[in-house]
This record gives sequence, C-alpha cells and structure tokens, in this order.
Amino acid sequence: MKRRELLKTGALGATGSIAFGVPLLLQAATKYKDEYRMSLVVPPVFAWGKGGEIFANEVRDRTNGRINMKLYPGASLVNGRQDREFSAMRQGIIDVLCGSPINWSGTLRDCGSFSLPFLVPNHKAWDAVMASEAVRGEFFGRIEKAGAVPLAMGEAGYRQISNSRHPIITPKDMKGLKIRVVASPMYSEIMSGMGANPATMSWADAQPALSSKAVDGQENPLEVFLVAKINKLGQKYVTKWNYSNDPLVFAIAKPVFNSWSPEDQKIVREAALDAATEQVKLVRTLFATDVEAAQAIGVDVHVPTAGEARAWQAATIGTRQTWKKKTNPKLVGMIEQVVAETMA
Ligand code: X2X
Repeated sequence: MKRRELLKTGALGATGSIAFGVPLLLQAATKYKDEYRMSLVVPPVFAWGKGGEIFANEVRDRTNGRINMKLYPGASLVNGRQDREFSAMRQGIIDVLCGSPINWSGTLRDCGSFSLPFLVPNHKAWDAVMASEAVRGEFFGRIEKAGAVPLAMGEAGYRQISNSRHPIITPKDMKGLKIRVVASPMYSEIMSGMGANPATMSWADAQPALSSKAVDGQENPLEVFLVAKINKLGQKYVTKWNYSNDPLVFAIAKPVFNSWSPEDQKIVREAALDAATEQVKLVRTLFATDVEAAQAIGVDVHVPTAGEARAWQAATIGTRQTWKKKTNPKLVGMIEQVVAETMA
C-alpha cells in the first residue's frame, strides 16, 4: 500500500506516524487531492505545453503518484479566457500555473515587465536576466504576495509578427494593419503606437479571426506559428523582429503548495526547475531553425538588419517608457541594468 493510501484508510492510525518517524503535524499537512488542475493555454505539441507535461510527469514519478497534476490545455478551466488564469488560480479554480505572465498582467501588473517592447534584445541577454538573483527575487516576491508560489522560469519565446498583406520592413509598414494581440493593454499600445489597429482576443478566437480575415495579422513565437500552421490561415509574411519575450512561469497556488509536506514541496520545486530547463532547450532548438522551417513552407520571412532593428526600437520607445512605469519600474530597471551589462 502506498503511503497516501495508508493515510487515507487510516491504517497508520495516530501512532503509525510515529512508527514512520513523521511528526503528527506533518501528517495533518498530507491531505492531498486526487488531482491538481494545471492550466495551459496551448497543449503539449507546443514547447510551452510540453514544459507543463514534463513537469506533471516528473512530479507524478518522483512523488510516487502522491501528486497528480492534470493538464487543462486551451485555458479550458477559464473557458479559453487566458487573461483570467491568475484570478482563477486565486479563486481555487486552478491549482498549477504553467504560463506566460503577459496573460496575468491584467491581474498583476508586474507580470508585464518582461514583455516591454525590445527590452531584452537577444538570448544572451535573456539568459543573464533569467539568471539574475535580483530580478528573480523582485519578480517572485510579487507573485508570492499575489497568492502563488513561483518555482521556476522557462521561456515562452520571442514573439514575431505575421500578416496576410505585405512584408513588414519598417514601422510605416504597420500602418492600418489590424493585428490580433492577447488581452494586454500594453501589447495594444505597442501596436497602436506604430500606427496599427490592435484587436485583443484569446488564442482560441485568434485562429478563426485570422482565417476569416477579420484581422490582418498576429504576433507569436514562430514555433507557435509553425505548429498551429498559421500560414494556412493566409499569413504569408513574417518579420522575425524579437520584439517581446516572456518567461514561462511554473507556479502553484499557495494554499495548495502549503498543503504538501516539506519533502513533496522540495520534490515539486526540483521537478519544476528540471522541466523549465528542458522546456528552454526545446524552445531554443526550434528558434534556431524556425526561419528555414517557415521558408520551407512558403512563408516570406524577413529578419531585420541592425539599422531596421534600431528603427523598431525608436518606434516603440515611448510605449516602453510608459509601460515601465505601469508595470514594475524597479523590476524593469533591474532588467535594463542586466541587459546593459551583458551588451557592454
Ligand atoms: O495567445 C497567445 O498569443 C499566446 C498563446 O502566445 C499567449 O498565451 C500569450
């Protein structure tokens, strides 16, 4: 009989815990649920969902099934409203988060900090930001205060723009394009600041909107574009401008985390770190080959020159300053400092 079953059936009794060398207090903390609900926006065919799947599998194995996380892709626990994930977690509807904080930024503004336009220019800088104790401490502190225990950060991936009309080379090419973005006022302002016409909607609604040409374009990691076959929805032009990235945050609702034994908390922490490492590897492998993969299926991919990249930065600097203030200026300042040190 497994330990959990022993506890459930009461086979351990009041003295059983002593025989096992486990203090009584701990015993009280081991009332586990049969299933812990993990919300995912995208399923495991995407690197992001895969990260969640790896996490759940590792946790199940390492706890001998004591902690069983079930995946709910398509943000189905919140009827597809991915921007509601964080508040649903606070309400007890979601136990485990494995998501892109940009989706949580309406609930917790600090969550928008990493995704400011052209904030972290490349993976070398991104890795330095992720490794910064100061950044992690400030960000995790905010999440913890808001009701979740953050465990690890993977990578959602650099977001690239696509559209059905024409190549996007300079900011003036954005003029008048109707671009789907997630329900984040910051992303809307980035788009409108460049003269485009943003439309906020969930990922579930984005695909029909692209297909019916209700919108001209969207922005997502190229890996997501490829796996979701967005090219088949008439999206012919991609610009790999790396304008925004996001960590993939693994976190547990605080009451849930606190209901686990210290041993299991440790196991879950380690599993999250390992899953995040694997997930980042996956994202990077795909990132390294995404231009060729998109070109091979007939997509017109433009990679900006250094001069063009400067023009994009100039076109978005105002929005970046505004949203530095509106998210978490201290955290953004820390990120900017790490980036500056890396680029020096
Ligand atoms: O909806 C999107 O664009 C997605 C899947 O990238 C996010 O959840 C941010």
